[in-house]
Amino acid sequence: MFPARRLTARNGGGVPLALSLRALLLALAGLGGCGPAPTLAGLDLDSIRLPPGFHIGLYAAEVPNARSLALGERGTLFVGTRTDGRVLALRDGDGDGRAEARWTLARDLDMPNGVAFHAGSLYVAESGRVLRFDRIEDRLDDPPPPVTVAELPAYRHHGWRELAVGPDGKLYIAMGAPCNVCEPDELGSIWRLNLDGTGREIYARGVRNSVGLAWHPETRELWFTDNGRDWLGDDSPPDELNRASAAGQHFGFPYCHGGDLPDPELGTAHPCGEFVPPVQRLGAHVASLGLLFLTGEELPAAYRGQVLIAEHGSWNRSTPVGYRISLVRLAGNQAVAYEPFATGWLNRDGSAWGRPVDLLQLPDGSLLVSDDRAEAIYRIHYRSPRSGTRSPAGPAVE
Ligand SMILES: [Ca+2]
Ligand SMILES: [Ca+2]
Repeated sequence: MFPARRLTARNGGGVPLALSLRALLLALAGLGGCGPAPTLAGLDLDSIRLPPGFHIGLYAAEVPNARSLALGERGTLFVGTRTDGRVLALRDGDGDGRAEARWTLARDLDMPNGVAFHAGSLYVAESGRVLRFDRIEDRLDDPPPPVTVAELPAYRHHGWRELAVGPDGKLYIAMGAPCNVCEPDELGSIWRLNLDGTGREIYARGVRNSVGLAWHPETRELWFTDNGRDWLGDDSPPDELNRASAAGQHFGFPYCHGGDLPDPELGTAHPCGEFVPPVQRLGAHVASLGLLFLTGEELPAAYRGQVLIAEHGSWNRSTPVGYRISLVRLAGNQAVAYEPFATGWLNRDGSAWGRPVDLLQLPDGSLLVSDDRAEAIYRIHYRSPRSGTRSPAGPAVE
């Protein structure tokens, strides 16, 4: 039912034998190590703008419909998809920042957007169930049939799932509202389940469609993005970055948007004061998806503890916005700035060649970004402009 197919055969030395022409061109373009990022038509990494010291490269190309990312304890990157129906595994075994091996772990699933790794197992959220693949990193070549952990209501509208395992060792699943705006009963919420699927509870209510869950590295509170409703104009309502300080809070949907905007149809039922406002109002229609708290000594202090958000990009705004990675700077639990971090996927004519979806930080401090339009996974790393590796024997950098 879930046949595995290994896409890249390898010989004993770990050299890929079966690369597509495009992947081969990308590999050749990357030879030499210190040259510019590989550039092919449609993957113009030179056009991506980043803060000083940050660099972007291609971790993997031809990753169809790449959506959510999760990292195994041995360095395997798991990739969920939405329209493609496959779950992939990638590995950069030689540590050069590019994945040279890949596996298809499952196919023909129903929007397997959510992936999470915990205690050796890969959890995958389809629209209608949560699956678990045990000891997966031992069995990439021959993945086990999955165990069904939980059944979920399956539906199309906002029916792809964000999935994560929290610091409490429980599964968190974002259950999008099956509508643009409606009173969605038990949906429009974030559910929490035990790892075996028992003990289901609604952890957070009033969440229209979250596709990004993360826990603050110090407070261990859940933070999440939420996509605002459509058809209230180009600049309204905002998307949201939210913080759940406890179980059982209500974040406003469908009655109140952005913390202070009553819904024109449903807002009279419950005033905004009843709900938890967002930490940061994000751009209207930017489609805020994956979020990531930056940690680690490899990054400059100005970035540690701050939040990156993948903005997938607008589909119903007269002038497109988003198609970037934004940075929310925090002072404690307060947002003090909302600014661009990585831009360049949006062309001047309003078309976009890429759409960032999810973010993940590797143990070496570098960042992975999935893109379901360019069908790629990027790696962003930081190298101090003063480290000397870019200008040996050059003039002092002031
Ligand atoms: Ca590699
Ligand atoms: Ca809200």
